[in-house]
Amino acid sequence: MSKLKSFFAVACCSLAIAFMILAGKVEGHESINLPYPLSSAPIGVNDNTPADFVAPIVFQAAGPNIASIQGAVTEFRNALGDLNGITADEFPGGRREINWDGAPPTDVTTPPVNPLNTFLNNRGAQFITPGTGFSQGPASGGPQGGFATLFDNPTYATEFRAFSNARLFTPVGSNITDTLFFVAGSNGSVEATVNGFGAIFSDVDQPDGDGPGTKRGNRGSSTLIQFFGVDGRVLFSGFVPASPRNAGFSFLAVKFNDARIARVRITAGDVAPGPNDDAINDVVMMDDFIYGEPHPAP
Ligand SMILES: [Ca+2]
Ligand SMILES: [Ca+2]
Ligand SMILES: [Ca+2]
Repeated sequence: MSKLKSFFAVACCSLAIAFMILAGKVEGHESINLPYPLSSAPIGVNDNTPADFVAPIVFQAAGPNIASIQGAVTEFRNALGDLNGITADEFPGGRREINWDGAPPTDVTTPPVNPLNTFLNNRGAQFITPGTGFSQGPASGGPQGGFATLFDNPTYATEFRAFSNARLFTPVGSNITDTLFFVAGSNGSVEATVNGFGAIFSDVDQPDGDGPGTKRGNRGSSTLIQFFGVDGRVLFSGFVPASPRNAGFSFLAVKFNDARIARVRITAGDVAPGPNDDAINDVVMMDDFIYGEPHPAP
């Protein structure tokens, strides 16, 4: 091989490696494609746990019907305190809830919007997704046909069920939901933290007990909640327990002693809604969000 040829061979090879590295980086950081500045995106970095760290209480349950998770949901509600409804003012304690079932009539499928600010002022929560937006709707039915029509997949009519009738909640074009907290009544002007957060899920199938054969390690959990502090570091993260087959329910929540959760990232399922729910794709929808009263961030 001539010197020129070998130079080109080395140059091409280096270029190819550089592209591979670049492509790998882009793929590995899919979640940075957010509609808000990178600097405010959650940072998944942890130092060693400080000695004074008080672990949160974890509430979780999964099973084929509403009764399977009702006990854990009630326990979490009681741990947070009274329901503060839709009052656009800060309460000293208690909790807020969003069941996605308010006006307009609960069989309507709302068109995707991003960010979703419907609950920003009267419940202190804002929702952002790297997808096209969020929609609230029934699994099927109503004037727009529900999520079965929204995602052009008739199997969704029986694959998902609402915990609180009739609507579910989902990002469109993504499986990621970021929740940011603000003091109620501040219309998003006062950033806040909460002491606890939990969400109810419909049809978390993975892991399903089929393997892999080794007991330890990644069992292919599909659905994850990550809790972040004001500095963007992960405070806690947990996989949502599964209830394989159709239209099961799952619940995962944590409560800290103090209001230290600044934002929450939910990865619902291992794929954005659209494809069939099967052995490869675990599609997951969300229902009720329950969280502590938002207080001004420290
Ligand atoms: Ca609901
Ligand atoms: Ca399923
Ligand atoms: Ca599923």
